[in-house]
Amino acid sequence: GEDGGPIATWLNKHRQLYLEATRHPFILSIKHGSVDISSFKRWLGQDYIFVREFIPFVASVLLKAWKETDDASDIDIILGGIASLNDEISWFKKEASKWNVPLSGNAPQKPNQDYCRFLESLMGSNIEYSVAITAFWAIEAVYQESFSLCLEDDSRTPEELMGTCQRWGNEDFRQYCCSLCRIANRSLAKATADVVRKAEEAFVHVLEKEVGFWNMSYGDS
Ligand code: HMH
Repeated sequence: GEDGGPIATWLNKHRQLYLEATRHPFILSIKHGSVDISSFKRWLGQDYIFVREFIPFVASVLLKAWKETDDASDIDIILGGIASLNDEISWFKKEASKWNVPLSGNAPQKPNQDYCRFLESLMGSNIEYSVAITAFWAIEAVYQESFSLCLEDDSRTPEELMGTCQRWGNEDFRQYCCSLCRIANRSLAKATADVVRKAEEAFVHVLEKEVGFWNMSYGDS
């Protein structure tokens, strides 16, 4: 949120929670090279389920953009996100087979269900574009911030996890997140105080759900 606007304010206001979501012990264990591979495999199997649910959510954001925005570049950026999700699904299948993680018949755990239910609650036509695009940005930004930590010079990320970290930690993905942040800020600038409040609430919810998701991956067994 380097261009000011409500998002920069919220990142400050909810700094502690944002750090919990973006510097979770699971991510730090990847960065430090001490990650438990069974945690990684659990994360992989659960994240595939999440991403499948994320596709209709992003499609719903696209639909809202088409209805509500006067800026065609919003559509292009969201469409780019959908295109990379297509790529991401293929990547998950390849990665899962590499790690022997079954993808079909793999049940979502409670924190994943909670997160998916939250996504569903944002898909309705009663939810404003500003709220949905803010949540969309936050979901992508948490992964970008988290995985880019594992690519820093001082990291000891295991070689076999570098592809995962690059998927979300790379520079193009960072730029894409910046575009989403700009779109969200621009949309929020035109929103009513009530909608801005709802968007902040959605942002906080995303952070909480992300922490729950990492905890699920990192838990025992
Ligand atoms: C839980 N949050 C979760 N999974 C993802 N793949 C992303 C965010 C980013 O797309």
